[in-house]
Amino acid sequence: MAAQQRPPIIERLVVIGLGLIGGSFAKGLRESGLCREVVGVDLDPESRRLAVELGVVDRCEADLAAACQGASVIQLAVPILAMEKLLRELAKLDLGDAVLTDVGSAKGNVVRAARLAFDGLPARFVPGHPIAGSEQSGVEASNSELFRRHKVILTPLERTDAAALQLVDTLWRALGADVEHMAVEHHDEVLAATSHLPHLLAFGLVDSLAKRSENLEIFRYAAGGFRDFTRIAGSDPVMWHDIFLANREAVLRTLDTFRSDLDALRDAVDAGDGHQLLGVFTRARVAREHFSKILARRAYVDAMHSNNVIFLANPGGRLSGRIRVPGDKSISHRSIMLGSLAEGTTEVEGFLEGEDALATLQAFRDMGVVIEGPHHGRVTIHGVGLHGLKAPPGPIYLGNSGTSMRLLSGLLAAQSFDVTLTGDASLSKRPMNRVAKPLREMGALIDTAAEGRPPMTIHGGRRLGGMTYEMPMASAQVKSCLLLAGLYAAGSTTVIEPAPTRDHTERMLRGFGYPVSVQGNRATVESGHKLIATHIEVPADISSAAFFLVAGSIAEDSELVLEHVGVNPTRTGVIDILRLMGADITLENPREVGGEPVADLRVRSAKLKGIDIPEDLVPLAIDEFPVLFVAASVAEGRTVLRGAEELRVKESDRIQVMADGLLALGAKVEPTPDGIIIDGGTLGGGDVHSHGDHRIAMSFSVASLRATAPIRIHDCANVATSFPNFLGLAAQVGIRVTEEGKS
Ligand code: SPQ
Repeated sequence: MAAQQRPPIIERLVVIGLGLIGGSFAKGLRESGLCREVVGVDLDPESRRLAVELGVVDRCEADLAAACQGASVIQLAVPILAMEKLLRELAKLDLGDAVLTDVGSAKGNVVRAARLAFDGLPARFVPGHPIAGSEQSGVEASNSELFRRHKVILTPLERTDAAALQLVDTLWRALGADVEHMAVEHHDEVLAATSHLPHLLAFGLVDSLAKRSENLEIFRYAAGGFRDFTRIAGSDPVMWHDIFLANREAVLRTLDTFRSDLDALRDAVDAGDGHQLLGVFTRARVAREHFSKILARRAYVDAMHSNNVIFLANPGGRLSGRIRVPGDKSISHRSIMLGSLAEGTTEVEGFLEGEDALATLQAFRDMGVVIEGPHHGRVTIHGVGLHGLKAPPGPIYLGNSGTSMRLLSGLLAAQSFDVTLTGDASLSKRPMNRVAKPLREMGALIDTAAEGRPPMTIHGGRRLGGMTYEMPMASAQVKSCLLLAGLYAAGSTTVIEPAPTRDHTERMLRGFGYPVSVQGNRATVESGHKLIATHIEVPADISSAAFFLVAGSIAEDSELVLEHVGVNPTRTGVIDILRLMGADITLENPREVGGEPVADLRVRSAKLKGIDIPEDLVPLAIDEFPVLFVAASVAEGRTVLRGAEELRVKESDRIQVMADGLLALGAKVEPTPDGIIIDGGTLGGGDVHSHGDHRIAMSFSVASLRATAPIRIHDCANVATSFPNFLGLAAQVGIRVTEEGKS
């Protein structure tokens, strides 16, 4: 397909070397119309003839000087080891203002050669490297689409002329390439690891097997794995010979590192160390998946940086059906933490495969714990004991997850190694002094960024002492953080809470055989005990079920059953508040699963009325307020919330962000410093912003059930942090919300 014609921005493009890359560059730009003339140069007369015949260039020259006369841009697309000679020849010519650029796969040697040839690097030289290719070669394979959606790395130097860089950047972008700029050394290191090393291994493996006397046997039985792994050994040997010589130093560095890793694997096989092997293989598999997602441009844990995902929620709808929402986020986090610190193998079922819980899982893998899965909610954790964690290879990235950061800070405060905990833009704004301060009182050494924000660096080798801490706010994360630190602190650690908060940590510690004493609002642990692996069944998350409890209540003629929901009394504030508002919710089939109460929840449409929300229910429904505000905005009368200033320091300022969105939909809302006043009425449609907060995005999806026009909800990628299949389940029960641009 010919590129869209545009007005010329340069007079003459000269491409030296009409192979696949040079030919494709020439052809694509010729079709784009950006160059008034495209001239080709090649030593081979047949290539020159074909280049004109196939429309790759306007004309060809055998003579370099003739071709370069009046050139605006000269692209050097010859094999990398021929670059040096070509640059020497070019240096003898009068190139005027021409911009020089190249396509060599290693940049250090090209830059060195240019510096020598020109006696100092020309300012209008822009080194480049398109990461694209094909099994075909030669000018006849020229393809103007070859670079579309492929990376092109430009490696400008300090002296590089900004206008020249901009021009080369523009030309590659016109071919549909994703252009990135990088330092020369960085480029060569990255390419040595990601491209050159794998080619060396593929060539080396095939050659090694082919040399053996039984080679026919080996190749006859070679399965798909061998074919996949060695596909690239079919690449052009001369080109690769050139690349290894050109990028010698960087290749040697990466090869040496790999050799020592390979030796470690050999030792593990020799020693029958299955644990080590499983560790390497599970980590590799996860890394591979992560990498595939990056290639497919899908979010992994860093959803905040992904494109603006917009939910389009169409008005109205009646709800029906039975669904099971995903596993409880708080319990999923804790299952990984305690399972990792336990002795023996813990099996988890119903694990939430959302990005937050996966961030915790990855953190423990980074600290040497072998974790299999998750696969359909099943996770197998090979615990390392309370003192078995290892220093992670670098900072631990926790994405959007406040729970991960706060709980981890407690249990990391007493390890022997230093760790830095980082997160995405939202997590980087959340207050960490609430955990850093009491941990320091226990003897921890912790650095934070200004005002106690992440990143947190937790120094190892500290001896912690137990203490009694009266929490200034009702926070399960602070309580859990200190109890986890208490597992390592001399003596006993007691946390006193001003109001009841979720007690999953206390329950699960007991499930792992660790004694916890709870007396009224005091929870105490003592060090010196151990955690014994167990089986954990994670119930469905009441915080996720809450969206459907409100949806089923406010939609007309609706009845919905939510199966197997965790109804721990420290989490059921949402049911109590909705019932006070007149909701029809019943608990069926109550049972206990692994120390946590569970029930099926039936919700039917009801006429809701506004209420003064009792303050003692606030910590018991802390995550459900965004959707409760939606319920209040369509209820009859006024709803008042007080004592909920904690909502301002969640993934977003949930009071302000919900107030802004509801106001945009025409609701009567007044935010207050510690809550909100909502006068129920009707909701219109419009654009609202979730500010990357999963619970805000899902709440406005529910609001559509009573809206009179469509609601467009911006910035919804983070729904995947807590509720990966929200849109699927919403559609299944009758909420008309989809991702914009997808059916
Ligand atoms: O993990 P994160 O980002 O803090 O998640 C939230 C949520 O809405 O999913 C809070 F924004 O849940 C917290 C909850 O608000 C999870 C949690 C826990 O698992 O211990 C406790 C609560 O936080 P806090 O600050 O009240 O202790």
